[in-house]
Amino acid sequence: MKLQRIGLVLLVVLLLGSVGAASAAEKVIFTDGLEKIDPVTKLPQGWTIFSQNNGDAGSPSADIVRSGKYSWFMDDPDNTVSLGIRSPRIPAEAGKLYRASAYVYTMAVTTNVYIEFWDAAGKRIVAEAVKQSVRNEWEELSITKEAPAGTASVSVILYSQQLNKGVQYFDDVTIVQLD
Ligand SMILES: [Ca+2]
Repeated sequence: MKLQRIGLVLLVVLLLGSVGAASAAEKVIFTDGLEKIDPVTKLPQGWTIFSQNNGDAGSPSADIVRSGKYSWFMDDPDNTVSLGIRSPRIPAEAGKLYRASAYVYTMAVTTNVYIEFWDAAGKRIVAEAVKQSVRNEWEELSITKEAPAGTASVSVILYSQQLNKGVQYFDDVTIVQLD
């Protein structure tokens, strides 16, 4: 009986130990609630246009918001144009695991979040996307990928692809280094 109890205590200690170790290994290297809009670019501060429709790459919205006062709204009118914005590039290391995530609230067909890796010369090495699985509610889209050889930085794209049509909102973007 006593031995069992000691065993249980040991197990709990071990479990707590491993939980602590797992969370300590996660390092948030970028987080953005999309609240600050650059007065010149009209984009979230530090972000750039990836794709636009007659100058439209989306706009801040106070209608459907997950955090703070604003989300980022994209209205994609048809299946011939795409809209997208790209986060700042954050320094990253080859061989390490990174998780990019953003919350998406979509009424559209397919809304994507990309993770992309860049080399030191500013050339994009690899990009991979994830898409939403539900509509009309907030969903966290996450994609985890190992930084390939030559990686110098990592970034995220919030994207309404060419074949997509409809409206969507994005909020609370993060990039985490996992190891
Ligand atoms: Ca927000």
